[in-house]
Amino acid sequence: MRSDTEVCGSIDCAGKSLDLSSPKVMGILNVTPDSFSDGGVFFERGKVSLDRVLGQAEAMTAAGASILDVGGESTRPGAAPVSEAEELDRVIPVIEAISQRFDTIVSVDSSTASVMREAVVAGAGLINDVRALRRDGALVAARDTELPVCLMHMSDEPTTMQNNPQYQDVVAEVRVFLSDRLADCVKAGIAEHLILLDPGFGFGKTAAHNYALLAHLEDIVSIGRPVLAGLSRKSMIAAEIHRNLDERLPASLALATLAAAKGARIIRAHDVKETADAMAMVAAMEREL
Ligand code: 7PM
Repeated sequence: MRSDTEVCGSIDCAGKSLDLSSPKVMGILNVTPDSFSDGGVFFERGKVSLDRVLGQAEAMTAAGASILDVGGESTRPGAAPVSEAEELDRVIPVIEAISQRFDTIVSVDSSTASVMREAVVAGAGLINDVRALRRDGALVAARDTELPVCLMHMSDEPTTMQNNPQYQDVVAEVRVFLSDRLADCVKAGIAEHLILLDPGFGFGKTAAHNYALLAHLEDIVSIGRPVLAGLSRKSMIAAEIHRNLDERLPASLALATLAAAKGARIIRAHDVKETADAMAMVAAMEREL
């Protein structure tokens, strides 16, 4: 490597190594009956079908996912809140089944302390929390698991976050939020090398806010922790080109490629194979930096 641009090393995810020297794909596995783009596909007569989930996990692993993100709470704007018991019921058996059968790292997409605690026992290797460990007990629970944690920026709660989001300077405010949360987590006993950061595209932001965050993603990368970006099929695409959810793949790949070129190391995506191909192009370019 010719330049001295910062590169990320590897992170230990409960015994599985996640190499972030090139951008990696996190496949989305929503086990919710009402998710925004793949709602209910794993449900059969009101219950999660493990067979269907395992089929998708296998397909995503074969397609090049390094991580499978299992979530039981729909965070789409206006989604109904889920009870703790329901969330445990949806995600724990899925995490257990996937981690028994595949080497892929499983992340638990949750803000709930008990879900984090049970997820690590079930085999999860990463915690992905859209509330950045701000719920009661979550910080301590995450610390106790000793798993890597992704802290995401979200102003407000999913139910109300899209009601007139306002910032003086969205990039600066998201940067301050994430560096403050990073400091709080380190103070609470989470090792700094276990923390990942995410600007939270689509969470309490207008399309212009989202594009500003993408344009200045370097300002989030420069905090010094690996950055995760979730852009797949999001409404910032529709704001420009008015495509339905099932027509947003080319734009999603463009956004994923831009984010990775600006230093994001994990791309959260629905379409794993296509996104992995795009990330291979970024990796090939980065080899010559
Ligand atoms: C509206 C906003 C609808 C967001 C659906 C979503 C992220 C995440 C989700 C993300 C991390 C979706 C989402 N998005 N976790 N969970 N980063 N870390 O597209 O951007 O599935 S939910």
